[in-house]
Amino acid sequence: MSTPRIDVVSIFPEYLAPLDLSLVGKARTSGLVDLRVHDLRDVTTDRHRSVDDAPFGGGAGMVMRPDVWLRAIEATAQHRPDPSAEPTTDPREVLVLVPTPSGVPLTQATLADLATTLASPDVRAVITCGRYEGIDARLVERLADTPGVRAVHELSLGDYVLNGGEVAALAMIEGVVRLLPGVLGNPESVVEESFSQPLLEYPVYTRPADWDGLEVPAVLTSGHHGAVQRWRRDVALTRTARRRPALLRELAVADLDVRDRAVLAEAGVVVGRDGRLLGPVRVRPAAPDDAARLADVAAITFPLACPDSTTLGEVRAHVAEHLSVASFEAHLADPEHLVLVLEDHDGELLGYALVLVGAAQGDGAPVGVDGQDCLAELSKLYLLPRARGTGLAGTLMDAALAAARGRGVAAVWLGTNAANAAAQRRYARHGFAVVGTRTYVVGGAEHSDVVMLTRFGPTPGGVAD
Ligand code: JD8
Repeated sequence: MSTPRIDVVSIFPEYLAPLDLSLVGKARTSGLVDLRVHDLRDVTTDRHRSVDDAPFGGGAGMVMRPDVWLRAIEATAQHRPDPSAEPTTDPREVLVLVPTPSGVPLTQATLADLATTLASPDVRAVITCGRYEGIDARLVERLADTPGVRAVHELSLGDYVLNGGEVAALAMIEGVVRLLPGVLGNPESVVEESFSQPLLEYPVYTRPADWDGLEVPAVLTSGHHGAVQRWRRDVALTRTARRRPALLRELAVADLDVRDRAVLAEAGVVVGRDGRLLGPVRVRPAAPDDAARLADVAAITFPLACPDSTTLGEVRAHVAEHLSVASFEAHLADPEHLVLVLEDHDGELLGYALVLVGAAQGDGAPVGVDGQDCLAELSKLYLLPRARGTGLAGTLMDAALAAARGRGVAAVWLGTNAANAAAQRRYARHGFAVVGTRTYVVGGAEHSDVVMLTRFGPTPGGVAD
């Protein structure tokens, strides 16, 4: 059974000295991994031992030569840790790992795949640590059709620029070696680690239980194993929602129990109608460059809210006239038009609301309600289908009403299709009551709306607006 083997080539081999330490160092001395570090200059043939040259196309810095690198990679096959030993050739195919800022992001899944591959008897890895401006791109091209090369992976440690590939090599090697058979005392611990499931680590504590007035969370000294497990999961869920919401997308919603969903909801994360997690969401005033995305959301959501009797032509006419990019640019340019957007953690628009203040209100404003100028119209409130049924409409409504209230209006009214009882029930839950009717025209076709109104109570400090 061959030992998993990783060769690292660099012009700064001493940079890899930390691999003699700690867990990796022990794995090496106990023969659980065969790690070899090589100096790229050892395969140079000129007296300057040069490994780089000026970049074609100009620009700063130097580029590493492909020919020297290919020689170095191929030389690893004949490498003898003990030069006095018989010349041998390692028959295994080579997986070439090229750290580069333009590589595929390195993840726990990448490391797990590498560990599985290297634990198999027929593949070994070579990591090429570049420096300067990088390695001539033809090396990767040539390696792709070089016999004995299983694959070439260009990998990045992260979206920041380092001066060379050595740091990435250290991370790859530590990350892979700890997953190799026999290296970790308790392989179980790997299972519950971060990124083996898409949640961040829970916080850890040790003695003293009270450190300078800072106490360890009581549940951790309760001896109640189940409560400890629950607490750790709650904190991991909340931390992940706050710090790395994108990770939640990998969570299997089916695996979330009621408590999980409650903890996530607390952090603004809900299960969308498409079964995928949404959020943390936020509601913010729309910005001028939101016009196009608002028009996209409007073109999707308005037709879905129209009565079945509405023809496609009428809908198209209405969208073209009232929900175009230009329409939203006009709304966004008018200080009497409050446009709010509901967006997901990654900035994707999930919905929007439009509140018309003062004279901007449309037809059908209820008359005789404390006079026109302290009214506002909730003209539009729409959510994309996958955000509906999640409670986010309420989040957007609350924000829209708060925005109107912030403009000193005493009451907000809206018009909604008389036949849409579900919508009227939803508005009623936000304090709206039917006060009248109006005719609403969509693409020339008249529709009957009910007009609903909600009145703000006296603001704290006692005076009505
Ligand atoms: C390999 C040369 C330096 C990079 C000009 C600065 C990985 N996440 C990462 N950030 N940076 C690297 C990395 C940087 C490297 C080399 C990896 C070889 N450099 C270059 C391009 C701009 N200098 C990396 N993995």
